[in-house]
Amino acid sequence: MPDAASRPITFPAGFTWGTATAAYQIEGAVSAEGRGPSIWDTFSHSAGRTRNGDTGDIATGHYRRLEEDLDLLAELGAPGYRFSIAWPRIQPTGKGPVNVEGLDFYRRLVGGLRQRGIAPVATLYHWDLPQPLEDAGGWSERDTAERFAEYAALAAEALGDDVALWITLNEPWCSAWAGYGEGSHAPGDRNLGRASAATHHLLLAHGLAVPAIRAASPASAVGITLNLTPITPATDHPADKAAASRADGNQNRLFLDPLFKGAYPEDVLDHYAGLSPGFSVVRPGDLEVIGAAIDFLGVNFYSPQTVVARGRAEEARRAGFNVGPPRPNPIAEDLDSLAVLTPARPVTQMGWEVAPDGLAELLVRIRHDYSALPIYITENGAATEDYVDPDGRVHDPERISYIEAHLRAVHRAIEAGVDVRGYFVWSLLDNFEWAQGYARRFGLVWVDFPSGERIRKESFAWYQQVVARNGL
Ligand code: IFM
Repeated sequence: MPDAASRPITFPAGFTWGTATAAYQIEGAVSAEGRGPSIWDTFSHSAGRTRNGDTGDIATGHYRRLEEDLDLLAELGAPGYRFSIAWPRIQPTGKGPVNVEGLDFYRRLVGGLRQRGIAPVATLYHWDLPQPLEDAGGWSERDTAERFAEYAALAAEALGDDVALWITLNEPWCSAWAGYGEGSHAPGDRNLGRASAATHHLLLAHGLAVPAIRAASPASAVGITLNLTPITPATDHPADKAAASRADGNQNRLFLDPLFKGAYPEDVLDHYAGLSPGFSVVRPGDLEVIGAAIDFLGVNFYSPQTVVARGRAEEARRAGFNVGPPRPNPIAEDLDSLAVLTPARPVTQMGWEVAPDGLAELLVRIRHDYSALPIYITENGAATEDYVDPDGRVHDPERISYIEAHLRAVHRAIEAGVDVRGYFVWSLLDNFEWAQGYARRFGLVWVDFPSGERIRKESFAWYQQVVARNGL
């Protein structure tokens, strides 16, 4: 009898397998065919913002290698592919008429996927805000939400009927809190008042975009992708429990509650009360807009979190947790929470714990506390220490075992009654990992930077088999 970690499992018929990418991380060609600058161009070109000063100027060269990458996807055999549309290619300044040449790239992408029998899953915003909109205040200004809805309508009018799933935003937590609070992402501000206002305007942008997409393309399925994670206290101490609850409020409930319960969580509003502009930007009627009915929820999951109150690092060490050196972090300092590592757990190249049970737990919580909507795992994967062997091959057993363990967790959640409809590996290609530049590799396909040569990793062939068998 095979044990639980190796028994064969089959996913429901019609389960959508896929891989995921994002425009700025793979496309390159940042000035081609009328594309305007985005906040990530500005940020990555600012000294000290990214590892080694890496930028997305060339990235994987996907913009020029579109046909080759479409053929790679066909070879992989997965029935879905998630990509993002670069807003500054469609509207170079963030407003006004469509830049037809930029749009044509996505017409070719979507058409090329359809020709190969692959369902396109399009994300409208994966962090590349047109720079002129940031110059006018960015996501801490309400106007950006209105502009986003216009852009969403233009994209849906042009591509709507061929796109299987529309995702309005990818990980609005990162746009708001990494971008405006922590400063680790573009535009690089460290201002919790702006981060709070950005949270609201991102959610408002999503809520305004949902009907705009449906008006342009009535048969569209529309959803949003959140980066969610279980956050647990390292000990039973009340201070650690309170820290975990605050961190959960910021990371999970701040997004799930307005989307599915029609209100921001009171404890979180209380915590951020007094910030300027903060949540004072919320206007009557906004929560109804944000709660617009959607067709699915996208979930990105990599790792759970364990925390203690910041003054309890010593106690956490004594309880056996690994506590790194203190690093300045305005969000965690404000939340009085400190992330610690559970010693027995392996970590990926990102330093993120591998704990797949966290994914099953998260999915069951969403089903139980928030919604029975279909869920797609729109990202999951691992950065590992890959290298090209002298024989020219890339063996990546840690990535394979990471993905396998997480697929088993997804399957457990399905057995527990969660309606999971699909799973997208992050990522098809090694790519520009934001502030980490090219030093972190998540791909099923190795990319030689900057020549752009692609080498299928062992995980590529392994995932082909998973897709073909619809299981493990
Ligand atoms: O590369 C990112 C992606 O853009 C968003 N989700 C997390 C990935 C890994 O950090």
